[in-house]
Amino acid sequence: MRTILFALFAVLIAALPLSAPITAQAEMKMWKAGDIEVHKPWARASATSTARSGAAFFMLKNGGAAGDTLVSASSDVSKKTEIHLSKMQDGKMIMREVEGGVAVPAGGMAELKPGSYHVMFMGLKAPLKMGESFPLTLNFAKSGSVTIDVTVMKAGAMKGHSHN
Ligand SMILES: [Cu+2]
Repeated sequence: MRTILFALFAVLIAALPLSAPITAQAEMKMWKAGDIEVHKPWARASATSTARSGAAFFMLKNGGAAGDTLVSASSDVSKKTEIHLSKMQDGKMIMREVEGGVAVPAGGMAELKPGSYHVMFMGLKAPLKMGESFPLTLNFAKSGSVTIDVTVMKAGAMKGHSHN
């Protein structure tokens, strides 16, 4: 009986998809610049092949005793890379470039997410395709710079914010 169970177990192990550990690893990906951690960066896939702009989002955690600021970002996917803030005004979602960057309080965090802060790609050189990824460099006032890998997710992954 024990031998049969062991054989069954061995078959099950062999049948496990090889991609499982890789997926788990991708989800745990994290980047660091000084005391700042960057979690879960993603960008919205372009809805059309002629899209001229796109946006990226991620979570910043500050494990340090001093506040820091995300002052700028740079990337090769577009002519210009800016930090924007979206907000509702007169029933419409508008966005503008952020003066002074995004503050990341000591021991706290800042979330770049749809409908709020985001990294904006102006003048996309090519559409952002689902499943692809691209490097994005983030520059902090105190913690220096870090280049992260942004994963492109499906176009419908966000609502209430349009770039065109
Ligand atoms: Cu924007």
